Formats: sequence, structure tokens, C-alpha cells
Amino acid sequence: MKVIEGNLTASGMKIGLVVGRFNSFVVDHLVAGAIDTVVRHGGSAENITKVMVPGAFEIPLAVNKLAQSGEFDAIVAIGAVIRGGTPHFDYVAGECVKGIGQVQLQTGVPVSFGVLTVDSIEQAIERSGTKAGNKGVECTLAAIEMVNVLKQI
Ligand code: INI
Repeated sequence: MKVIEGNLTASGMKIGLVVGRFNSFVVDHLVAGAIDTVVRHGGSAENITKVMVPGAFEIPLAVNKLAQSGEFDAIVAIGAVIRGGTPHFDYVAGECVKGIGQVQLQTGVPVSFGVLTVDSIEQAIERSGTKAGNKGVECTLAAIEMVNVLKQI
């Protein structure tokens, strides 16, 4: 049996980070986790390009432009959508994940989904570097692994 799998080495990788500013008190920790992960896995902060956008709704458009530029091995989308009392959450989160999914299938550039979609500020804090880990770290590892697995297919 032939098994193809990707390692977690980020040496020489060019990574685009697209970051929604909304809920920045959470998002800043996710970004720090993402950068730290690239560096700790052999990559360089100089090879990271960070693009700031207003919120999660705008993330897919910037991800698409980076992916189409051909300059990046992978793109990490980072943001935080926190449910409020209206259906707004569902529209913003839904468009964000749908758009990101489309970009990676249409361009072949791996895009990882580091956008928290949570019911409360407490859940967001838990997933941005406290008791439930850090989504920025997790999705950056997924991006690195996908670059390395796709190279072999
Ligand atoms: N954007 C987010 O990234 N997170 C949110 O929780 C959020 N909420 O709840 O409204 C949010 N809204 C802004 C949206 O992403 C767009 O920036 C805005 O609608 C302008 O297009």
C-alpha cells in the first residue's frame, strides 16, 4: 500500500495570512499563534505576508486575490465570528467558509480555516490560547501539512 502524507516542515514556505479585524482582542492571539507556528516549524516570519481586512465577510475576497497571485504556497484565513442576538452571525460565517472553500478548489492553493465561529466571547477566548488551544496554531499546522501532502500527489 502506498500512503501519502505531509510532514509539518515549513522551511522555505511562503504563507499568506488574511486576518479579519473584527473582535481583534481574540484575533490578535490567533495571529500570534499562526506566526509562531510557522517559525517553530522551520519557516521564516519574513516569508509571511499579513493582509488585514475589516471582518470575516471580506476574508474570501482577499484570500482569492492572494491565491491567484501565484506567490503563496498556502493561505491561512483568521478571524472570529461571535454569535449575537440576530441572524447576522449565520450570514457572515456562512459566506466566509463558503468563499474560502471555493478559492482553494478553484486555485489549488491550500487555504486553512482559522475563523472561529462561536456562541460566546468565553468560547472565543477558550480557543484563542487558553483551555481549548489556539485555532491559529491548529489551522497553520493544517496549511503546512497540506502544502507538503499536495507536493506528493
Ligand atoms: N465580522 C466578524 O469578523 N466577526 C463578527 O462577529 C461579525 N459580526 O458579528 O458582525 C462581523 N461582522 C462584520 C462583517 O464581517 C463585515 O465586515 C461587515 O458586514 C461589512 O461588510
